[in-house]
Amino acid sequence: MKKVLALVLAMMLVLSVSAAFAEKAGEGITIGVVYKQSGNAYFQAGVEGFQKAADELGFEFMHDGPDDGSSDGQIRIIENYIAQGVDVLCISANDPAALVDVCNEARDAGIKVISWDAKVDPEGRDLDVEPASAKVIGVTQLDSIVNSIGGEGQIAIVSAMATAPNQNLWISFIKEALESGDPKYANIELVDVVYGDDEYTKSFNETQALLDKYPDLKGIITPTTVGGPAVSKCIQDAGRDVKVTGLTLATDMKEFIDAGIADETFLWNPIELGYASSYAAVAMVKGDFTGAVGEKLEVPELGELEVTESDDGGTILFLNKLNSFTKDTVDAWVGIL
Ligand code: RAM
Repeated sequence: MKKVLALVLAMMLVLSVSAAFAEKAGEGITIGVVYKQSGNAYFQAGVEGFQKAADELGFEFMHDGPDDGSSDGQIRIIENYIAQGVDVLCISANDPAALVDVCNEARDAGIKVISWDAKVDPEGRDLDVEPASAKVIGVTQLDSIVNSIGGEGQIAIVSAMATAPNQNLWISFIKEALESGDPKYANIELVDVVYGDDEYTKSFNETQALLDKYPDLKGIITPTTVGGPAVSKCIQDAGRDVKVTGLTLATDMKEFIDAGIADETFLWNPIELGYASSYAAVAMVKGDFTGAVGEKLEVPELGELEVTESDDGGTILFLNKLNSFTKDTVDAWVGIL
């Protein structure tokens, strides 16, 4: 009996030692993560997703974004990553065209380029990873504000940077829906689109200017997590009866949802976006996945994601998950997003 026990223990030891030395899929791979700007909680959540995948897959990663949300700052970060010999870049672009040359410099050096959250133009990327279709994200926010203001009145948009590819695409689908002739939008007038540059103070001040300029304004869509609390606080301080919707972190918006300034806001899970992008990045470096239309990528917890053709002619991978935050649901997300 003792001998059997000793044998079992010895086998268990061998198994655990070999497990410890078993190579993880991402070992030896370095990912350079670039986001729109530093200090944005949305991207901090995205980085959590990269970290979670790094723990599972064993890759190394660096992450950075410019303080000022500029493309020049992003170009400098990318050049630094190229010099450091990363294997793959995951970039949320401040301007889709401005990064094409530096991304192609990276690709010439054998580095794969994935954009995540906000696209690099197709000429400069191997794949784009996005939370959901831009049309769904845009029209969901429009329908929400239309409901909140009772189907009629003036609305405005407080966006991020004027060059932001993701916000600009969502806004183009909002405008397309408004011009579609659909009777549910017949009494809705989009009076202005302004840019808070994903800075709290600028978003607040731009909202104040809108409130001053449009005394009959009924609703604001803010498709940026930085805009959500800034726009809502401005409306609250001004005591105006203007409703807000947009793409927000639940933690930032709880007080404004509870106060009735926003009935409903939305967001996917940025942790999952970083996590899925990591799995795509590792598979691409290993040559298991090229990002071509029809290819499938298995991501733990998220299942099998399929590459499709993007509106811009490049290729895209969607998570297809949009959460809604209301008085009833927001508490479950506070502290997570
Ligand atoms: C901000 C950024 C980001 C966008 C979210 C919704 O954090 O602009 O790119 O996806 O909002």
